[in-house]
Amino acid sequence: MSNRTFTMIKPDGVANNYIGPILAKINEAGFRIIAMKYTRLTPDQASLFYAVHSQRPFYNDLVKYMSSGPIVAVILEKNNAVEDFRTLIGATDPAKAAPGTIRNLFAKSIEANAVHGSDSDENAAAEGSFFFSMTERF
Ligand code: 3AN
Repeated sequence: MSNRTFTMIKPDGVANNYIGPILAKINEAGFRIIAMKYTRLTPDQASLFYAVHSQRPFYNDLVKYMSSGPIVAVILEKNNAVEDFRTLIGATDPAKAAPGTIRNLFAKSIEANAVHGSDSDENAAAEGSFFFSMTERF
């Protein structure tokens, strides 16, 4: 069990002015921000980040969507971070996300679903390293 996870506020979350409300929910749930960056992915970077999904039918649309506007990349710390953060964000499809979860509150569709959350300790470490070097972490 690791105490760190990685999240992105996706282009819809940024475009809808939900950076503040989403970060507030994350802090209220007991996560501490270790590193944070407002940036935009190129299509090549989005392809690399989502390479694990390259065989899925929605991959091309996902890459296009994730490079369509700015995002906020964040490394978070809390006991049991990966699992607790997945609970906090809710199901991938916001229509199925539990009441009060971030996707229930802020997401519009299965693609534009407000936030990303790492699904394992290994992916959390890899995804954090994709955006941040050691010297950018606290
Ligand atoms: P999660 O983000 O909940 O871990 P994944 O890893 O299965 O979900 O999917 C990664 C991303 O791909 C999702 N956040 C979502 O933006 C997109 N996605 C997943 N399933 C679909 C789908 N059926 N149609 C369109 N986009 C999808």
